[in-house]
Amino acid sequence: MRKIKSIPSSAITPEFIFHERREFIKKLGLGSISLSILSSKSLLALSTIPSFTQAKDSLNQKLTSYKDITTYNNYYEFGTSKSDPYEHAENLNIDPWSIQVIGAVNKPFTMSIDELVKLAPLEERIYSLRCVEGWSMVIPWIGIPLNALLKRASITNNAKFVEFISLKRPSEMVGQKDNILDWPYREGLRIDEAMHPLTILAVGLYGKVLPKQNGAPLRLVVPWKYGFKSIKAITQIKMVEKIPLTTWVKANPKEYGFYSNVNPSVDHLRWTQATERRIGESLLSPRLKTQMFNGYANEVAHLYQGMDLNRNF
Ligand SMILES: Nc1nc2c(c(=O)[nH]1)N[C@H]1C(S)=C(S)[C@@H](COP(=O)(O)O)O[C@H]1N2
Ligand SMILES: [Mo]
Repeated sequence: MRKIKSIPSSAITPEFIFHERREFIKKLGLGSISLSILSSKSLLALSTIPSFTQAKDSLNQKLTSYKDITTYNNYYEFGTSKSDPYEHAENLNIDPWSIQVIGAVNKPFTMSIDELVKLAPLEERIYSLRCVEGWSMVIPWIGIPLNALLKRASITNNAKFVEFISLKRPSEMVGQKDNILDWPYREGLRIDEAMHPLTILAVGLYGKVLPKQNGAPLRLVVPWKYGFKSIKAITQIKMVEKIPLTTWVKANPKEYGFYSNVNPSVDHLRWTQATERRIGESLLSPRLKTQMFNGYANEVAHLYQGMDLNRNF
């Protein structure tokens, strides 16, 4: 049988064409070729993402500019002002990086980012990100559904929640020299929220590999919840039986709840959640009305049927 030796870089194609080619090769009886030949470089060594399917749904809202998305950030590990992450996140060493999936699973494992992005085709998702502080952006993420990773671990029946843990590395994360939060940053979801197809692990935005200030190499995005649920720089994903104690709940349980679903009718103790300021718009332009579940009610409201969302804020 003839062997395929090398494949030119022009072979780095969108995923669907790649699959067609694989079918084609099978038909010719040439056997399958490994993805590693097609993408010889690590994702973390690239600037643009070589292959992903483009978003089908545009949200019909103007995308926030790349500049605003990457210079106006919340990432307290690098400081509390919006410009701190852009100014200091470069110091974080993200290569190599590994993600552990552990806890109540039959098959715990550790994998690299390059292995992770092969679990499912990379997809673009245009989501609105609503921060609990009352501002929002529209961001074209690239990632895979979180459920692709969790299925691979084979969750046991004991698991009820997922805990996400970032990292503590004060020599590289200058904001961790202050104890404003309990490091490492932790977040959590109920299993059904974690398995929901809208919940993704992002590795990129605007077609590029995720900038460090946005949570490289890997961050969660849960579009119907306040932004702080979307934890950056994940190193551990742990299946657990009891509701995990998350960073902001620990810091201030009166003001921040575990669920933190975007909800215009449940105000923050110190400000309204009925409206939001869209970043990039003129300061004179009117605030937008915040939507229930950040506009994703059709997709996710069923997850909370019968729950008192005033109590479970
Ligand atoms: N590890 C970590 N993740 C984090 C935060 C943080 O301080 N540390 N801030 C959260 C908050 S409050 C928001 S609004 C979003 C902001 O994401 P962005 O900077 O990519 O817009 O990240 C969330 N993820
Ligand atoms: Mo936030």
